[in-house]
Amino acid sequence: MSDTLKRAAAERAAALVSDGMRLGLGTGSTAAHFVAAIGERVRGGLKVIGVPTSEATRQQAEREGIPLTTLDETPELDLTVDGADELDGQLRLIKGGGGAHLREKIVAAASHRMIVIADGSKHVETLGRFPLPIEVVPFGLKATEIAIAKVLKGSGLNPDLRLRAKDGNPFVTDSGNLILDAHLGRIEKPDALAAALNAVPGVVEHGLFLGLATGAILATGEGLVELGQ
Ligand code: ABF
Repeated sequence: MSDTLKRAAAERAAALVSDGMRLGLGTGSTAAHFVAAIGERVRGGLKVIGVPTSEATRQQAEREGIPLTTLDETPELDLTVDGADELDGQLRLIKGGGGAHLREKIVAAASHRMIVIADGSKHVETLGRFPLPIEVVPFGLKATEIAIAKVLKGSGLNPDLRLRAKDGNPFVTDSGNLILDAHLGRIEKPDALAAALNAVPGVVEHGLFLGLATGAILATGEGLVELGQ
């Protein structure tokens, strides 16, 4: 998706922000446009505070001059705006392609509203074409991998340990964990899969966001399409 379209979706979301709002600031290239748009409005006098969903977003928000807080100080947020890797017609999401889904989910769950901003091509009939990220603690990795493979039995290949493109070493999340990417193709029953993964010891969080997004702004070649609110 062109940067212009990403920016258009981000700016539409930024227009929903008003004085006094407590914001969750998403991660990724689309969310970065939102952070930039909020930064511009803050420099113009908008009064908001934000909780970043990653160290990368924290650094960007600081550069933009957006006042930041934490969920410890501000445990309830008004609005989170974040990107996604896939979303379906029920606003169920796969997130975590950028490896930030643990903090993204905690922040989204603490928010009254969560608006997804994304490329229209991320809107799918059935979730699962995008590999599902599963964040796991490093301790007992092999045993956790086997337990996850049992959960996924019949639904796809064993998950891959995510490696960093630059040096081939394991990708480590902001919380010091590892990520397994599960190539599922189709996730017919997201709720059942989410519950089964949540029950595996060693799984910290997976990238299925169910019942969290309240709306979406999708950027397409024909313009912006809005779902939910
Ligand atoms: C975050 O950034 C992630 O959960 C998702 O993986 C990714 C989307 O990035 P982009 O906006 O760059 O496509 O929102």
